[in-house]
Amino acid sequence: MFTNRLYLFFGHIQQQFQPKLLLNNKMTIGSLKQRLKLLSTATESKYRYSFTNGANDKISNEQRDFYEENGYILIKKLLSDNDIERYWQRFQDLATGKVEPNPLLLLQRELATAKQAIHERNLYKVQELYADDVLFEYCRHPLVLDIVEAFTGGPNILAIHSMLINKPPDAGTKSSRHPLHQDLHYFPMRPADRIVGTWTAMEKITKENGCLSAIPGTHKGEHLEHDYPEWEGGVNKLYYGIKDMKNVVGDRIHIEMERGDCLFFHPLLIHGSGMNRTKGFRKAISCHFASSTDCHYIEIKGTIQEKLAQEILDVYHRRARSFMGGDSDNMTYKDLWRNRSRLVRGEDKIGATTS
Ligand SMILES: O=C(O)CCC(=O)C(=O)O
Repeated sequence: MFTNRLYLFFGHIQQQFQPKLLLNNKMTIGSLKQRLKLLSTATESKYRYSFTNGANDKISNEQRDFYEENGYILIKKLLSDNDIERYWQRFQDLATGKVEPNPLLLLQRELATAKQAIHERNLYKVQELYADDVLFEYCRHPLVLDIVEAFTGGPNILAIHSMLINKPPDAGTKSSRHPLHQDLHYFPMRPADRIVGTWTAMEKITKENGCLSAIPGTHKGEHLEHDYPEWEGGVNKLYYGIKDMKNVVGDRIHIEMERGDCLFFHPLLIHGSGMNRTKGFRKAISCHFASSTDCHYIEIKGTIQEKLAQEILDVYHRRARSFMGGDSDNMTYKDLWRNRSRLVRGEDKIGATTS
């Protein structure tokens, strides 16, 4: 009797979602459960880029739908002023030399001013935040990770790359622009759909001081060829852009944000940032995450990523030689990403922190 009602109930749902999976009344409860699992996969199938986390869901269906369609979602005021102030103060302390940085922390100073006094004015980027306990709190932040789970597809999460970007006022050369690109071009992990970027405004960020811009929907397209843009005035080292935009469909939008707002975006979403036309520095903190159980490393040799990968490797070989004093030339691109990745939630099967 009970199972008959279940057949009727599931039969009804099934007709709506999956007419080909027909039920018959010889089924056991076990096979019904199996069917139920298939059904939930069937109803989920309109979602390719995101997952539900049942009662613990931190994003709504509307937000999921938006991400599926556009390749990003903006969560207003995700982080508190206290969080942001803590990261801000830490940045100042590192920039001014008040705190001795861990040598693994990558501090990138403006070449033009690097020989002058140590000051936030010449520190435009800090990378490898795992080497700093305070800044890495951002990549471990439960409010961030709860939402990241909706895109990595579960609670096994690696922080694969992190940075704080202190975009300087443009010196008149337009070199403070960040060309349109896809972040996947930097990563030797796949699948792309189980990787997500986060970018949090540390202050009000507008078109004027160089907010992010993006072309919604481009996460559904391919990984495109990148190179240095042929711009007058030049571009920062390793700031690759998409080589040929002529087949890219869609309009660019500007994403203005308030302090504490956080953008979650797919690694194929085409995005960049404009010039900083103000006299102030524009600060944002960012981390990319990947599923530690569903992602694997790929071989970069022979792919469109090889040129950039070699350039990044050269930087790391030089760094490793200078502060480890040893020969690191055998380090591969995969080793580099394994070294910089950190497990921030759950378990690690990609071997980021072990093998
Ligand atoms: O912070 C910025 O200006 C741009 C950051 C960005 O697009 C990136 O690092 O991928």
